[in-house]
Amino acid sequence: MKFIHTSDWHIGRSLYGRKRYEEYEAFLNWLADYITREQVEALLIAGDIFDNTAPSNRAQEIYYRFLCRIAASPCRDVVITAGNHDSPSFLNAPRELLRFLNIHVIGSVSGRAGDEVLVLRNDQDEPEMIVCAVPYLRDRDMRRAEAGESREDKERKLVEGIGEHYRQTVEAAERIRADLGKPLPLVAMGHLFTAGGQILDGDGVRNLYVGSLAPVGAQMFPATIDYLALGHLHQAQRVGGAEHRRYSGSPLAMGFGEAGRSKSVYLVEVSNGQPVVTEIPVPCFQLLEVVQGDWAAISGRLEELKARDKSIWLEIIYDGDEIIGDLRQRLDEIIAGSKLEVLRAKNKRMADKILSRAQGEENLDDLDVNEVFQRCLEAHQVPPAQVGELLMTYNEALQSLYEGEQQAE
Ligand SMILES: [Mn+2]
Repeated sequence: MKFIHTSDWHIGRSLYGRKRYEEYEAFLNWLADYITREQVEALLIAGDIFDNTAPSNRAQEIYYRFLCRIAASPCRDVVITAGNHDSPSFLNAPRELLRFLNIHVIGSVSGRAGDEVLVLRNDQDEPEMIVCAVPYLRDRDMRRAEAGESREDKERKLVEGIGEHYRQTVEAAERIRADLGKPLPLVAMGHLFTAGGQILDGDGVRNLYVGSLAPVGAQMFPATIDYLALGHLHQAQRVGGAEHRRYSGSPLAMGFGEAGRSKSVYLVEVSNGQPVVTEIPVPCFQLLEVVQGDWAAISGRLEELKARDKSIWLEIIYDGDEIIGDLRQRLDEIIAGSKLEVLRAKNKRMADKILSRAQGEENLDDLDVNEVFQRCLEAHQVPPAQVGELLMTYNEALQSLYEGEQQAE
């Protein structure tokens, strides 16, 4: 049995206002070609299918067109679980229809552990693999909050709830496996942050929970899981060094922090023994580069890149001593008529000089939501002692905004 483990597609994502639909189409075409050529039998997507809870029509079209192609390929089953960026109800809406194509969607937990357990069957309709398709477990799915609880109590309860959910789901899977009377491989999925996980600055991983919640310890996953297919972290990695517990990482670079890094999906072959994992590199469909330095370094590098005659998206960070007030204009002159595009130009020197006031070259597009709040705290000269509490409250507000849509239903 051969399957692909991938996650964190974030279809619909843009980079500093630049839409990336062509990249998504290219990636999904590549993936469908690969699956067809290598006769891959199942595809597991461990969350963050879309970048936001209300994907654009174009993002949806890309998703459904891909699913149609896969339904007509040798791949028998697709398992899709929701991540923290997805709307569970949006993913779930077409699930009855998609089930006819052997596309299994688990957008949210139902409360019955067995509901997330899928038995995948081969062409002879014999059971071949069991999948515990656990979606991102939201705070309110897990926790029975009580009045007067400390933050530490809440966090501890959440982590315990997640562990308990995995234990019950895997137990349900083991019962099904025992009933079937075959030593079927057991695969579990998840979308969470495990202890020791690696993130990079600028790789777009959004905090899962408010506060300083200790990530979930890897030891809470039941040992009977033959392969653990995780999503959420955007760098491909093993969990605690284990060969059969992995994050596939995002297939596209999510931000300039990942410029030049190789991206991949995993091909996993399971039989009765240990799963064999092969990292399959995803071609780079859009070059990204960060160019940092003084003006001589930046202009020199841009001339080199221009000569390559390739489409390259750039982040420019000017940190020279000389004060340059017209950085954008100078950059535009150099790249005029080339295939280079400057998506972001940061004038560090200028920003330092004028203490990050709005008169700088900095504008809202250059900042993420946390940076905007930081600027706000600085502008109001909030005493350091109050910063921690304000950040926490701000994060709570953000979290309920991200997940608020579900509450409204
Ligand atoms: Mn993600």
